[in-house]
Amino acid sequence: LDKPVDSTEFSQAVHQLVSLKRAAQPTVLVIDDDRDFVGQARRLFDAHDMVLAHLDDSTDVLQQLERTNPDAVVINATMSGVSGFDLCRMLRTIPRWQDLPIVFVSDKGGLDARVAAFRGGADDFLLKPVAAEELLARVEVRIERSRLMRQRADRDVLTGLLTRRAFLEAVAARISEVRRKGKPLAFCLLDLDHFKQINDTHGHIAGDRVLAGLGRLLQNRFRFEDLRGRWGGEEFAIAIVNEDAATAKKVLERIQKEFEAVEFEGADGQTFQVTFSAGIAQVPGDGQEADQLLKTADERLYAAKAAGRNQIFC
Ligand code: GH3
Ligand code: MG
Ligand code: MG
Ligand code: MG
Repeated sequence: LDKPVDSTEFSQAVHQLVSLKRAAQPTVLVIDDDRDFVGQARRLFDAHDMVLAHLDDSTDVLQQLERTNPDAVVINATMSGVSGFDLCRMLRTIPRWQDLPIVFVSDKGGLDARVAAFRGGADDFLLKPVAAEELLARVEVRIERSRLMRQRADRDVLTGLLTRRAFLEAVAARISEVRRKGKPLAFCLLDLDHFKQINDTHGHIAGDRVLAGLGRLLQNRFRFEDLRGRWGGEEFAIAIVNEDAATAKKVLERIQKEFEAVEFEGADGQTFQVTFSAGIAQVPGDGQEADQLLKTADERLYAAKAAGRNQIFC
């Protein structure tokens, strides 16, 4: 989207950068009724540019997890009410929290307690009093490693775009954000034309190069905050924030021309070109949730195919 940048857009961009920076600050949820420990942890994380969220016990823990979306949790094994062990075991049954780093802190460090913690899904176990540098080191390395694992798991290997799962997770947040701000969002589905025939004629390896080529193009032609994913085999999804369907159509038309002009080389040494079709749905108007937008975009994609392919419908 290469429009000139005016001053309001510029200040919005700066604002976005600031909130991105804030979003990059790790949040640690501490579940402990030990005020001294919580105070110590708060000073420690504050001093290292991390955000501390706190609960006295496990009541409302699921709501608090949703709200704070922490990068790690520190749980007291021996707090009153539901035991830290049971809480940890419960969290590990929920897919969203299965790879969340969980560090136990405890007054009692007997073998039974440590085994119960690790069996319950804990990643680490520290005996109180906890040395501040050690708590920081253990929490930070686990956050860093889980971020790296996340990044790898969220990317499709061939195209470098988001996986379908990662795209769906992120698009829900983008949709609620634009709705809150009263801005539009364009949800696009792309599908390569006659791709089966491309593979049959020029070979699968050449087909893979086409997919990777379109992936690279989509990677480079949008704003950072726009989502680009590989939806399935030769299908791609794009969520363009703050733009309506008509603008998205113009953007995709430019990409369509650019992509269509690329000459790929087949296994037989022959060169060939590829086109795609697309359907676009928008917020507001076509739905409030990702699945409604998807359904509408898919219907329009189908219509674009039926109308002869290499077309974009919105
Ligand atoms: P249409 O224009 O109607 O979309 O026709 P099409 O041939 O593109 O659609 P169809 O659904 O019949 O075929 C999709 C093809 O995409 C079949 C499949 O082999 C190919 N494909 C899916 N994933 C990959 C992949 O990762 N690599 C390669 N090379 N081909 C893939
Ligand atoms: Mg298809
Ligand atoms: Mg196709
Ligand atoms: Mg098909």
